[in-house]
Amino acid sequence: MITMDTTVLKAFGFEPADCFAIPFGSGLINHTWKINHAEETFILQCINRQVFPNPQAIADNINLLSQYLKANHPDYLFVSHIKSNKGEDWVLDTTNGAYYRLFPFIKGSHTIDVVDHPDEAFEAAAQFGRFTKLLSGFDAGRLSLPLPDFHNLSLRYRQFEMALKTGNPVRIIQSKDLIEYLMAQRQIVLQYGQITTHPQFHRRVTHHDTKISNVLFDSTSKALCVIDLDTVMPGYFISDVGDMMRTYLSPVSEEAKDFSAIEIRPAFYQAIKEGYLGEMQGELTDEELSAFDNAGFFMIYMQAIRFLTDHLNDDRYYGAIYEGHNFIRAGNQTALLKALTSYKKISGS
Ligand code: GN1
Ligand code: MG
Repeated sequence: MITMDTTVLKAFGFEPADCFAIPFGSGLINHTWKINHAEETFILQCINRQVFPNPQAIADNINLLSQYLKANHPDYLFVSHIKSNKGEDWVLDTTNGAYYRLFPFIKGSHTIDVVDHPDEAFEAAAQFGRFTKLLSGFDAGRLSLPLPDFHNLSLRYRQFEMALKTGNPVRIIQSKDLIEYLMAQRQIVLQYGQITTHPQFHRRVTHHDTKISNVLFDSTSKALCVIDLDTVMPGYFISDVGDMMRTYLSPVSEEAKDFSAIEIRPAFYQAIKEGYLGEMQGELTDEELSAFDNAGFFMIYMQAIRFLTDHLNDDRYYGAIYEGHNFIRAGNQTALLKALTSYKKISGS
């Protein structure tokens, strides 16, 4: 279990005895707490060092974007980290080598894990579209790469192939059907390569983790802003649109074990499209617009192979709450891929 040393709280100016901390959120990578201190509320996060070895790269990006947005779009709600007493972007706990950073808690906000209404999908998609649009004047090449090749599907496929060679042999045998199915779909990797190397496909400031829990909503279900900026890097819009399709189209999340509940909800598809393009239509090239409806395939396929790769590698990246957790997640994403394929055949979209 991840704990926090009182020196971390002190470094951020808190009196540990006056702090009330509770675990918070549903992220898979970092550990998050909500901290109540003297009538004020904060979010404290322990950054996963295995995944993010360079926390300064993330902080530099947030600082750069924050400066740009303050100067050019002062009304935009951008949640930057709060510096420590010494003015550091994050605090190192010398007892365990872990990095911590602090954010303000946005009053009256909440997150959701599953999209229940098309309006929520619209709101979230508009927020992610707006984020990239407002940063269109910012040179994305100035950003650091906290995770180089994060959404490089060819690399993800190579990692999957490597796990088939070096992974847990028992799990490889047990996963035979899923492995074969996903290998048979590898044309998706080629399509992704062709699309993203087209000269009309531009690298923009991309969030790269647009799942619904990364949007803050107010009590009237209006989206306030996007959060979880660790993976903000130059990238392609299909990453953001695709991950929204991956996480907003189905009534159940990637955690669902009953795959029969997985389906594509047309109204939610429409809502993502209207929300995102309402902001981004004028920014995207014709070539990019023509790829919009394929975005979901790339991201769902990528997540299916990432979960399966991790299962074969004994869950070393995502961890597992129960035996076979990442195998179930991979199966869930594969069922979603199949559902999207059938939907596309029927709807022609
Ligand atoms: C991870 O930590 P979290 O939940 O924000 C992952 C995403 C996956 C997601 C799947 C850095 O995001 O890429 O889509 O899990 N982030 C990283 O739920 O690997
Ligand atoms: Mg994330």
